[in-house]
Amino acid sequence: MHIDPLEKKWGQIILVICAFFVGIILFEALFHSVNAPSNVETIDSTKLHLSQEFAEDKLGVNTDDKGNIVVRMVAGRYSFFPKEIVVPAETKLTFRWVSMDVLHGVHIPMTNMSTMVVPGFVAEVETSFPTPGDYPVLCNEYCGLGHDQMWSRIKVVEKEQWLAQHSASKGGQNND
Ligand SMILES: [Cu+2]
Repeated sequence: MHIDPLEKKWGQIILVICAFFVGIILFEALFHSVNAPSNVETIDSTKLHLSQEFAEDKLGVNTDDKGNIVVRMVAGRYSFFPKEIVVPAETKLTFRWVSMDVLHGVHIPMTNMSTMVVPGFVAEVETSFPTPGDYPVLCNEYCGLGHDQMWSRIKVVEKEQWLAQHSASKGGQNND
């Protein structure tokens, strides 16, 4: 079979380009935790206010008995609730998102947080914030006329500062 040298050269260039992109995907997945959320867990979105886990006073930042920090958030037209939370920097955080109405998306720039929030399902994403500061939380799935107003804020503080505040305010369920 004859392959023209020019054709062969371009074939090789294409293979290199494909390998380059696959390499980027692998690198991001392995070292920056950028991958498709795979948690499949159902919930009745019409009864969130009644459910144990996502009742209003359980939302926000919570520490479980093993010391893991779990952040529970509800997306609804047109905001993320609670509107503002405080979390520590450089710490593994488990975010659990639910929708109370329609399909939403969560995007936090400069982190691996990007997931759909599908009504009826819990979206769970592990993340950490590298540096203290204010991070916007944006909806990236069109959810209605107010979609472009749909955002909230996460305040990230130094780990020591957060731990000091956290132990000072202990006693309540919700330590955001
Ligand atoms: Cu939206």
